[in-house]
Amino acid sequence: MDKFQLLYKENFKLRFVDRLERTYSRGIDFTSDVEKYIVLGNMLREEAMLDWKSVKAKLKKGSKQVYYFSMEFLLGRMLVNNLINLNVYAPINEGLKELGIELANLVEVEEDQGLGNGGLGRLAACFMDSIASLGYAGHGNTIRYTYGFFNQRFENGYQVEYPQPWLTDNKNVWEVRKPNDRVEVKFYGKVTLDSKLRPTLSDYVSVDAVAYDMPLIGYRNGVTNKLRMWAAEPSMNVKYPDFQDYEQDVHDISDVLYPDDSTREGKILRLKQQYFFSAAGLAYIVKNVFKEAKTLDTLHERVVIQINDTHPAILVAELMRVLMDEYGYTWDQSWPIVSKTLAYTNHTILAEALEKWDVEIMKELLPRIQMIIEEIDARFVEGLQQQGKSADFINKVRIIKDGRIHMAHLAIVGCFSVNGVAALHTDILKNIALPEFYELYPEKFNNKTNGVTHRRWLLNCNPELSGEITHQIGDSWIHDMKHLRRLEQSTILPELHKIKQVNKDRFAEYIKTRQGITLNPNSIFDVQIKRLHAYKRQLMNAMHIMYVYEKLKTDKAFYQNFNPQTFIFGAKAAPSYVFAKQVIKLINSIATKVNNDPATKDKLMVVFIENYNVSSAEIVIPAADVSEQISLAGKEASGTGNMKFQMNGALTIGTMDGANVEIYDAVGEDNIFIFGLSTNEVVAKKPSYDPRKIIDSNAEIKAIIDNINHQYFSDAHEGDFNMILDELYNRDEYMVLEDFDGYKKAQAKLNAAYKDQDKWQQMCLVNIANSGFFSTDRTIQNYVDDIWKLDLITAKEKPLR
Ligand code: 26Q
Repeated sequence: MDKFQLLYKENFKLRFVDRLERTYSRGIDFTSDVEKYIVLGNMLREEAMLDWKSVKAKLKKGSKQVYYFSMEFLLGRMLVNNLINLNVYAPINEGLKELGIELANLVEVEEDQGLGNGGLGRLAACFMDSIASLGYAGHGNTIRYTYGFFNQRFENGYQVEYPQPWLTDNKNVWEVRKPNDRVEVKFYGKVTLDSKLRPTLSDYVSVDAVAYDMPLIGYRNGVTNKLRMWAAEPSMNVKYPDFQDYEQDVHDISDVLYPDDSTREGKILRLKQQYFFSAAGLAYIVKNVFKEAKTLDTLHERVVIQINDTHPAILVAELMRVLMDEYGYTWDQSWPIVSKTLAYTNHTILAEALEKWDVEIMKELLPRIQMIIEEIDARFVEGLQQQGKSADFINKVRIIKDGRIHMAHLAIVGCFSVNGVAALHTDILKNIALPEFYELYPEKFNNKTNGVTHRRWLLNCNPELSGEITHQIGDSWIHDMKHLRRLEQSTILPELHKIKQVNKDRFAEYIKTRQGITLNPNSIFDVQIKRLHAYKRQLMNAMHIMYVYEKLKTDKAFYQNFNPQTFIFGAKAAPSYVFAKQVIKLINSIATKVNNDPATKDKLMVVFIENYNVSSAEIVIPAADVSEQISLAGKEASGTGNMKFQMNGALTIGTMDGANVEIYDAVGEDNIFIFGLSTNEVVAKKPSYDPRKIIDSNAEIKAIIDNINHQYFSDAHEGDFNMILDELYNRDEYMVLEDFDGYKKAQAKLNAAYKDQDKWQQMCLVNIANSGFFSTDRTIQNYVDDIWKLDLITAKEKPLR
């Protein structure tokens, strides 16, 4: 610590004790960890908000800002991150120690901010860190869900969902309620023309969106941006026949992420959520720009709105509505403003995830928006006809088709930029998924390969490795990840094994306390953590474990040669996704069987991390030897877990899918275990693919499938795996059986390779040293240069603290 930090520490202790005692009218020894956490958090938030004020002051008049609209923001815990980014970790850690307080205990108080399910939400969180850390003005916009994505428990191996009430006991110390930042959002009603022939909505039901802001703190540069979260509250001026029903309906809007949408009510609620946070966020932006610029003609010079997947794509119509109905612009004046302000990121080509809304629902809930979408569609189609496009072509691209609104089409037509999230994914968008749109708008399509913030996913979560890296090459890599390349010329290699061991021991300890399972920390830690989805093929991993288990029991030579391996899973299945839940049950049943078999226990263990979330990811990723990235080629848009593993020195076993392709390019074929069909092979083989042919001709696969049977497991019941079996026999949509042999061989190769630890660690080193490309600092700079065109708020500076 330098002398400023020593001063800060002394001053902090005084302020902390004083505030704690005044807040709770008790001596410090009589306050709980929760109370200490709350006071510390409040102090840090206030400090960060001062930075926010100074950022606002530094923003040149009219400088451009980006707003990132996303249904999910999966931030995880913020305490350590904020301490480090504010550059006060050391003095506060020491200061607390001198007061007899362990920072680690306060860290545990914080609930994970789980407003997301997976990669899409975590990407949004990583982006916000890099935007602030690079010194750009950029803010998040989302819903302040009362409940995060559910808490997962395993009961007899089955997933059971419990609510995640992350806001109770005032524990979200990072947010500030802004009661005056309130937007009226209107639903239902009918559209009539007013005296000036302007469309107006009457008999609507309004809901108030109330803002809560959270600081997003840049890495030691004095920049703080904001995550704006909207909560739904009953409107002041509503007349509603049954007020209780109304109140309930309102609260439902910001109650929970991804409510069940299998019913019509559920679908309406989901659309309400999307419109709610889109309209509220936009109203606030537009109001501010108009206040400053006195016009919206130049909206796109001051703001750019990035639409994270189609969930906020309704913005295309909403911005048209605002410009025309509220600011008096004509259609022809509005359209260019809209299509210079909005940019769209696609995260999937899976048909079931491409959103389509029933016209009938849109008409009822958002009648004016429906009119505008119809007009956009009509003009788009007319333009295509004038260009002489065929009826078939037009039918493929039009926005409204068969009574449904294709939100991706609306987004592509209305935005100036359409980007994929990895090179392969963008190629697939252009050439396979959306070739007609690519033909129409080649200039809109661009690639922005995802990244992860290396500050959370290396610096903070792996202090042993990041400390050693800094020891070897200095700390400039924290600002520029490309500098990690210097590691290849350093003397870090002999340290890597020790560092990995410390992290594996820590994870083993974690699992021991939480789930009572004793792991062998000398075994290979082989990890697959991601949303549970058929295309990600957790099932293939499970089937391979079943194969290894039988082989260990029946083949002496195999047993002898097999390096002990622990297969670790973490995943939540969407509550209504029955197949995915069956896979969870299967893996848990395998774990029970395998972990309790004395004949194989020393060689093979299986653990499923319960309630997998950002915080458990931060513990398991540094501990991983092997990173499982085994989706069917063409299906994983990018993946970001793959990058986190790479920078923490795990080797990838994977298909040529998503960003795996770019990891392969970065590390070279000798430093990664690739198997399976390529995208082109999938496209060629899929039409005539028949899984039964494989089952009938491959006795080994047949034997595994026969064991996916409740009688094989002590704790399973009839029907537990019926969807899995039906899928494997009758469709095998994601070609698990086709790729199984390749996977098995790649697994055998890596198991053998682990024996040569010198070589293995050398491979890990190549992975770490070449992971710089996968920092979101690079991704964000690409967005800024090609799409957002932002100015730096401030020269990079380190404030004195
Ligand atoms: C759609 C319709 C109805 C209900 C829900 C949804 C829905 C919800 C969430 C569709 C998709 C999602 C989430 C998608 C997601 O997390 N995608 C991941 O995004 C990452 C960041 O770009 C990529 O790295 C992953 O490859 C991609 O799967």
